[in-house]
Amino acid sequence: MDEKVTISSQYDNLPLTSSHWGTYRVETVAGKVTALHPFDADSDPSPIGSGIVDVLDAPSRIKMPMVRKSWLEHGPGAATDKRGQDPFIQMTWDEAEALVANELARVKNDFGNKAIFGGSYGWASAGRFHHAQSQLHRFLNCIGGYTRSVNTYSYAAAEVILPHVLGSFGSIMYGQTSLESVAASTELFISFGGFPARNCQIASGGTGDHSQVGLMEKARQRGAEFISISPIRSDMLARVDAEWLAARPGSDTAILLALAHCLLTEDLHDSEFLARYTNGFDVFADYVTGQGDGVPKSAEWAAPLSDIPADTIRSLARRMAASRTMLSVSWSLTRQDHGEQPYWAATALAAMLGQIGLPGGGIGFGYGATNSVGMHRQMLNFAALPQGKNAVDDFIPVARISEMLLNPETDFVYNGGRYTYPDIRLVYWAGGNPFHHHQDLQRLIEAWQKPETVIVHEWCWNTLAKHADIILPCTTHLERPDIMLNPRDPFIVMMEQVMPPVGDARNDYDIFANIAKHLGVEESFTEGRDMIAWQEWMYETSRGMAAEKGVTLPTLDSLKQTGWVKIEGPEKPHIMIGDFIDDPVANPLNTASGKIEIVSQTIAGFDKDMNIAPHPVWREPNEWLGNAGDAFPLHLISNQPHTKLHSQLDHGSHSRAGKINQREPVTMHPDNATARGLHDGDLVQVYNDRGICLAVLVISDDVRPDVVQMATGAWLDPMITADGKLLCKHGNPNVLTHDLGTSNMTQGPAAMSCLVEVQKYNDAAPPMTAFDPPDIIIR
Ligand SMILES: Nc1nc2c(c(=O)[nH]1)N[C@H]1C(S)=C(S)[C@@H](COP(=O)(O)OP(=O)(O)OC[C@H]3O[C@@H](n4cnc5c(=O)[nH]c(N)nc54)[C@H](O)[C@@H]3O)O[C@H]1N2
Ligand SMILES: Nc1nc2c(c(=O)[nH]1)N[C@H]1C(S)=C(S)[C@@H](COP(=O)(O)OP(=O)(O)OC[C@H]3O[C@@H](n4cnc5c(=O)[nH]c(N)nc54)[C@H](O)[C@@H]3O)O[C@H]1N2
Ligand SMILES: [Mo]
Repeated sequence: MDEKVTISSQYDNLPLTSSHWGTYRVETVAGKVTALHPFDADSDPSPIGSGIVDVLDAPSRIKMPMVRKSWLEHGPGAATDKRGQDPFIQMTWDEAEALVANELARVKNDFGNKAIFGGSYGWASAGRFHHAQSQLHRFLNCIGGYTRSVNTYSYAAAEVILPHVLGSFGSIMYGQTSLESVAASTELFISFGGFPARNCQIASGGTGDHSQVGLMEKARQRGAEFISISPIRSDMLARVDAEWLAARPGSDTAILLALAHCLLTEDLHDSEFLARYTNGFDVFADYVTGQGDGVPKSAEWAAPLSDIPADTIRSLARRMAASRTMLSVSWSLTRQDHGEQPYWAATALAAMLGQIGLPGGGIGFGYGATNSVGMHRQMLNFAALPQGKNAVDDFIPVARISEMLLNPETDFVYNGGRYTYPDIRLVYWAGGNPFHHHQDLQRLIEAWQKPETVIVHEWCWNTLAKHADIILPCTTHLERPDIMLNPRDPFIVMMEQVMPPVGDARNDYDIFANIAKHLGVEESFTEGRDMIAWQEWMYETSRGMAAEKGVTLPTLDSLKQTGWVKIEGPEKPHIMIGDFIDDPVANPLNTASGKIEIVSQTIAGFDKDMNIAPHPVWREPNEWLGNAGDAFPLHLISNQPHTKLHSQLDHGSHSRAGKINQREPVTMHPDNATARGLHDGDLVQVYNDRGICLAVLVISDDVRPDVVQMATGAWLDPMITADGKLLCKHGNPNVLTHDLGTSNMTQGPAAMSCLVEVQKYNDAAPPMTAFDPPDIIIR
């Protein structure tokens, strides 16, 4: 990480815990957690973990079940516009469980299981067993199913397009060329979106050693050269001395097509590779040269779209062809309008270079996005809590939640199919925070008033908890035993319970087991196991799965003794789709042609409502600097926060230390600040037609002109202005982002495509209240 944490061996005997931001040794005094110390095997620990210590038992902690007053007094559907404002009434577990069970039974009976939305997207906590979504989905399946969501907020557009282009998404995303291979062999690492060291702190499901930054430094020391095409300089890890090309956000596809154009017109492309491994190149080549539409996608064409000079694009193409090149495309490229296009275009470009399958060459999707991407490890699968079967077929693309709630029974299209939004009466969320993750929060707040009941499991009074009807307080990872068993990480860690649950908090599993009892499905939910029995089952089953692949895991007893184990990686670094490259006939890709699809006949056959071309094309984003008017002339990048994971621990000490006067910083280029008469430290409002966000100005040439940057994660602190607009007093950029899908085909979130204006906030500054608990009535 950029901030180095010192490791001391004096803590090696303390109990272990794991989180998405790393493994730690936990110090307790008289049953209270006093410190989280870096894990002995972590070469570059993250300071994020310590942020939990001061909030475990703070006023922001939810300690008892709670029910919204209007809901309790007047029943489901009462005064739903008061969600987020009503006080809460404290309940006993018996009362709350009965309310939840009765309400689930009512909705199921009156409207069917499809009226229950259990998508519950979110990152929850590390630990294989206490994964909130797995618990919720298993539970809902036991009572007859639920409407689910598909894809992620991380890279939904990639999840839809890559299976058409490269085959099975899992084997691509979780089987990328190892960074060891990059460290050993890459000569030119060219990245769209950088390699943000801050993001490598995180790994979904937990992590042991933060090794990614070190491998990039190793590549640099060997002489590899780095180029970062990104609106923000610090997106590329500073220590690799990258050349920075400050492109316009949203212009990546244009640059990629122009690089392809140069390779093609200068005959630098690998025709043999294209013939052997790809499908449809000629049609794409016609598009690139302009045979089809009369517009050559030349460097001159891309220069005004991207603000990258034509000569720079051309010389880049030549360097790529002359070097062992790794083309890295950040996940952020998919979270924008037409977010499927950059991934498809980059795959076509990498195929033209003909280095896919070679050590240190080819393409990487999201290096630096998390500590697991390109991790050197055995390709294993582990057992998870069995989910049972969902008897409901209905689903939504994950980011279409407001759309679904606002427009029940209307049609939508997605990935070649036509579907209908169900009429949702009950929303059940555990382990995610839509008031953090969703775009256009004013629209979400409106949509959130539609369902009759919202049930949430949370441990802290964040904005989601405040907008629920029934809140069931859950434990944190420090209050329960678990096993960090993440197939994407070489470490396995026994996570110890280091303190009793705070207040009356319960594990998600126990909460569901009790509600299941009320509904008569306890046996099918628990199968007679308690949490420890399940963890043993998971570990033993996983041990068997590893053994089948020739990898020996220690017995559970021996793991308990040592606390953790590292499974050594394979001898040779993994190469993405290496099998296919070795023998494309014996090991075809799981695509329609078995090859890399530069043209997809499947997509060509899609209904025209899908509005998608059969090969990568340039499509102008809905919102970008290329069509910005005078009203909103700045492009807002709302990227990942370096002091936390999304909204988790925003209220903790580490995240709070990164704020300025309690509010989030917004970074602006000096030229834009001067033009607006703004100064460092000014309280400003960032705004557009959708909303307003307060923030404190930081002036820096780390961002390119006309781009402003605010990290995600600040808990929404809502206020409605005199003209009815949502203002966040704290700094949640999702009051500004739009709620359109990436495209009709992929329907992903497109938060990165967002135009705003910034001006000084001249009214009296409203106090920041995001971390205050709501009013609670104790009967
Ligand atoms: N503008 C903008 N918006 C974005 C993004 C962006 O780049 N820009 N990025 C998007 C991306 S990539 C993602 S992945 C999403 C992330 O969005 P989320 O995953 O929804 O965000 P988190 O804050 O991690 O939410 C996890 C929630 O689970 C709770 N939790 C933790 N442990 C437990 C547990 O054991 N049990 C229960 N019941 N709850 C628990 C936490 O308190 C927290 O409220 O945000 C998306 N939103
Ligand atoms: N510390 C920390 N780490 C995290 C997370 C976190 O919350 N905190 N979240 C995790 C999650 S869930 C995910 S999905 C990953 C996300 O991983 P990424 O998507 O890689 O993360 P971001 O920080 O959103 O984006 C990286 C950079 O892309 C650049 N960018 C944005 N738009 C464009 C564009 O149009 N073109 C180009 N070339 N660059 C652009 C931005 O300048 C931005 O800083 O991060 C993970 N890592
Ligand atoms: Mo994500």
